[in-house]
Amino acid sequence: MSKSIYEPLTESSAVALAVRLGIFPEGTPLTCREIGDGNLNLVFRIVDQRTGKGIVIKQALPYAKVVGESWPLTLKRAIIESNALRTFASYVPQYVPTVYYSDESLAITVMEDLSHLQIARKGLIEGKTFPLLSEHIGEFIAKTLFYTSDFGMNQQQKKQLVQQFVNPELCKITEDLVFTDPFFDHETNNFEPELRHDVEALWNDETLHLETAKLKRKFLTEADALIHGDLHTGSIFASDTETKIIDPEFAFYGPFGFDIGQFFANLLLNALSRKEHEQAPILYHIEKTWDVFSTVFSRLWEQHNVEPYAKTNGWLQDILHTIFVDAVGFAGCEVIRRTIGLAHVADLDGISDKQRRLEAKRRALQLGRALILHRYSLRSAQHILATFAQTSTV
Ligand code: SR1
Ligand code: MG
Repeated sequence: MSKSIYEPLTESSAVALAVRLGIFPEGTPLTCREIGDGNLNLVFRIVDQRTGKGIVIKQALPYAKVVGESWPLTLKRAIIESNALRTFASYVPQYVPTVYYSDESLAITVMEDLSHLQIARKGLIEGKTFPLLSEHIGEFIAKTLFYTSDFGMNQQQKKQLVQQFVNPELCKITEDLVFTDPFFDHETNNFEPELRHDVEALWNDETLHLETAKLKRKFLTEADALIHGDLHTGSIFASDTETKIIDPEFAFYGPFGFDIGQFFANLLLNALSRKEHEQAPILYHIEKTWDVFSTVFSRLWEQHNVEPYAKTNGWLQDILHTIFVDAVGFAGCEVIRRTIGLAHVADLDGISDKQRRLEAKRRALQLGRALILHRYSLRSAQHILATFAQTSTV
């Protein structure tokens, strides 16, 4: 078959493609809607009118949708995403959408329709709590990290995977937007003029720069495991009983603590947007995520470790401690970035009362800074909550 030529899909060409691929028989009455609300891609939901059953076609655009055509972006991210979903599915199929088909030239992934679930960020903003969210995310992260690392798989095959998931352009976005731009006076930053004083304090904080530089270096250099790379609450579909992780286009071999840190950060941002008496279920999720992650990771370590040093006294504890400290630091960077950098979160921006919004953002900056600077002295998830409590009371 000849190689397909890339062209952005429209609602009608997406339907034609689904039929051409044999996903629906010709003549099926189909409806299609572009439902993408993320920063980068087109997402088409195509539904068979008779059965109500649907599929999703996700297509990468050759630029960052959130900025426009002036920001070109590799289409290779689509095949990274398909491959990451397939790799994750081999360990935790219950937590990712099934991929039916992918085409690197068209930059598309055809996958399971998850519209019976809700994007977790949206639900959390509406006040939902998704009681199993942290249990599921903790297990997802523990299993994917362990089984793709030098502890859980053949160490030569791991090097092949490291190569397969080299993702320089998407990593550069994170290196810039999460680890660099918000800490300097950079044009990508975006914040209310009333926050300038607080923001300039970050830009002039040499100690903060030093600690952020160390975290950035970890992101640049540590190839521990295949990470999702963008595990915020907008990359998660949820209900009271189910959780599905989507959008791993930023996937690459990165540091163990990064996904946990991003998830923590986005929970903290949601907690900051809530009234104090509504924060408890979100803070519970932070403790539970770490609890499940460390329990599952430790069990896999004891039972399936391929590394001869695995039984050495103290090795697992040392690794878990490093993951925790790094996750706290990464969370701090993400909290700051989502507050004053590019690609904000609706949790904070959606606070309609201006004074409340500014107050929540000031607290976010304070919290982000504290997490980065004090990460070595935080020994448990409860210490994160204590830091949150300190920065969220005036
Ligand atoms: C230009 S892309 C902006 C952000 O959207 C993605 O979801 C990532 O979080 C990225 O940093
Ligand atoms: Mg995304």
